[in-house]
Amino acid sequence: MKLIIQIPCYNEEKTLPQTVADIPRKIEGIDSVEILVIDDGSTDKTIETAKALGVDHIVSHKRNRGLALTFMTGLETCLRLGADIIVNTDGDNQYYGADIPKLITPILIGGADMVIGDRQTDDIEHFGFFKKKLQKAGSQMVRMLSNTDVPDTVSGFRAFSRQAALQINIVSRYSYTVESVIQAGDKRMKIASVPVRTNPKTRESRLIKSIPRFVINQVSTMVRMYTMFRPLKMLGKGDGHIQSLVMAMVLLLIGIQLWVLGLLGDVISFNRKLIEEALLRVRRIEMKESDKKNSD
Ligand SMILES: Nc1nc2c(ncn2[C@@H]2O[C@H](COP(=O)(O)OP(=O)(O)O)[C@@H](O)[C@H]2O)c(=O)[nH]1
Ligand SMILES: [Mg+2]
Repeated sequence: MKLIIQIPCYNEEKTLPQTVADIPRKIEGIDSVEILVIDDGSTDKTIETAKALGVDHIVSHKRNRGLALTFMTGLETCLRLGADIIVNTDGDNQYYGADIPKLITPILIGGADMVIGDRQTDDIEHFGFFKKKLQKAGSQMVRMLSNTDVPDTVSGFRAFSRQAALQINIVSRYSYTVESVIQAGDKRMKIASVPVRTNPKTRESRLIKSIPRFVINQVSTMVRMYTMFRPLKMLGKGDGHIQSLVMAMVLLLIGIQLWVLGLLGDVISFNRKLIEEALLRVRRIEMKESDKKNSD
């Protein structure tokens, strides 16, 4: 059983050493624990730091591509390296490395596909009142859209089974956190949550530059994901109390058009699923090929 811990890093030279130091290198039920640093076009000494720390694998983006793509590069690389389980943690050492064994337990013994570390944000002191309320409302919405009961939907401390990693395709550019929960819900994956500890804050969040920006980004992800996965539901049932016959006719016409649009959306959604299935199979073939190459 091979576990790879991936750390997406954009200019994390200061906090990466502590993040790596806190990762347990021996875990019960795991034969090898490896660390992968995904450098997202850092302009500081992130790569040199990672090399000096002796992490097992480093991949780099030529330029900054954002967290969502960095996360996907991480999953692909881990799969290619033959990971059975993948853990994602942040380079700012926000998450508590010693909780990794706890995080992977539902996969090891419970057959879970994805495990989300629940930071119990109510107890985090440096999260302001507004951020907590926002987090609550946002998480509630994601739970509804994804038909899951994940308490902390934007936590970046997560574990994935190999199968889950093969199935996840993040298409939004901002962040993977919300989209992966909605996808996992739609794909009927077995999702688990475990309470995890967090470290004291090392620096300001760079992802949440401003709260309004964050809300716009996350809400637009939710709306787009929902349309992608449940296009017909999105359009609603369209009942109302209209007296005027003219109004009724106009609405009927609009209704028919919306219905056709909905149908189109539905077909596109099926298409997406088919493409994903094809991608999954191509990936499987690729993996086998690279496995062969490795053993040559
Ligand atoms: N802000 C930001 N973070 C990135 C980017 N690419 C990768 N990351 C990594 O994403 C993780 C989370 O970023 P952080 O600023 O701590 O956001 P938080 O989730 O609000 O705590 C860190 O490990 C970053 O190094 C990027 O383009 N921008
Ligand atoms: Mg952080």
